[in-house]
Amino acid sequence: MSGRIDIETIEKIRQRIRVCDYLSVAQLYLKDNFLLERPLIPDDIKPRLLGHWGTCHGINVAYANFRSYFSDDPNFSFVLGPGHGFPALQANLFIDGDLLRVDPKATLDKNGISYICKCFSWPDGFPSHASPYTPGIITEGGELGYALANAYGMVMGHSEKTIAVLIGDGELETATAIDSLNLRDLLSGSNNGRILPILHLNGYKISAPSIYARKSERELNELIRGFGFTPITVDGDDTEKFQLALAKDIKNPFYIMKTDKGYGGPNRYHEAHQIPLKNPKVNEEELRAVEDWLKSYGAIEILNNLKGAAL
Ligand SMILES: Cc1ncc(C[n+]2csc(CCOP(=O)(O)OP(=O)(O)O)c2C)c(N)n1
Repeated sequence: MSGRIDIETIEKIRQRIRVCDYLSVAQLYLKDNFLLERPLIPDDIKPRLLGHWGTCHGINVAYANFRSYFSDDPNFSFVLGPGHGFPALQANLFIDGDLLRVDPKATLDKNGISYICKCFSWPDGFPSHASPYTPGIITEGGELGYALANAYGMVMGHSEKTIAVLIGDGELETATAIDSLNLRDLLSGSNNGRILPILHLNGYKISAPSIYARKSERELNELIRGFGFTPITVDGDDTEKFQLALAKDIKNPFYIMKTDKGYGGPNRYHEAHQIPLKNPKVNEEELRAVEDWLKSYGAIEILNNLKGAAL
């Protein structure tokens, strides 16, 4: 079950995050030239930009860290609340080969990369949110709030299972999500598996400040303790400390993962929720900014060398 905390592992996690961030941005913007084999031109950009960037980096960070730490545990699962961050979920399902198992076009090569990017938010392609077509999805991805309740249901009677559940800080404002924290009292018996909630504290709910991000650290920690969990705050972008936090032997941990909404993109916080640069098809400056943004991940060489094998 326990992960390794060595330089190679940390570097692999960081690399995976960069690749998934790249694929998230490429899905949102590109209809051609997915690996930037030539400078971007307006015709490479989708005519209608429809999707959510702001939450994607945090999803990629949580997915990579937990997946790595629990890589030896066949009974580990990751449940995602904010289904609007579908480009990130799709990127992870793609590079792990999970999508290929249900969709023969999602091959781990240039063709597969082109397929998932072009078809995201595209007529007759993939929807902008997680959907029943997505492997492992059990509720439609556009409605926030059910992730914890679903996960508690999944571990009932399955003591072998461990499930990490990513909940948005805006999502935790839904009655369903906050009340689901009470399920710990009902389902913490030895017959049932383990739930590891992760609050994605990126500060914003759409473009307004989230309530939980505006509470003091002490107030938030006390709230979490009141539900019977032990709060552990982690900086999403400090991979080493993240892995060390996962290795701590803590009863009923509740991870508070901090990231800046839209981290890595051209703007952050309230401006980053959906599409940060809205007119790259007609605005040359924005087109170059999308290109620089994509290049900043240093992911193209890694993606060019996928050659059929998952990362
Ligand atoms: C039940 C429900 N209420 C409202 C919405 C509309 N909505 C879509 S995204 C979003 C913000 C979610 O904030 P958060 O969970 O913090 O995600 P992030 O900021 O990381 O995108 C809201 C309110 C929804 N999808 N479902």
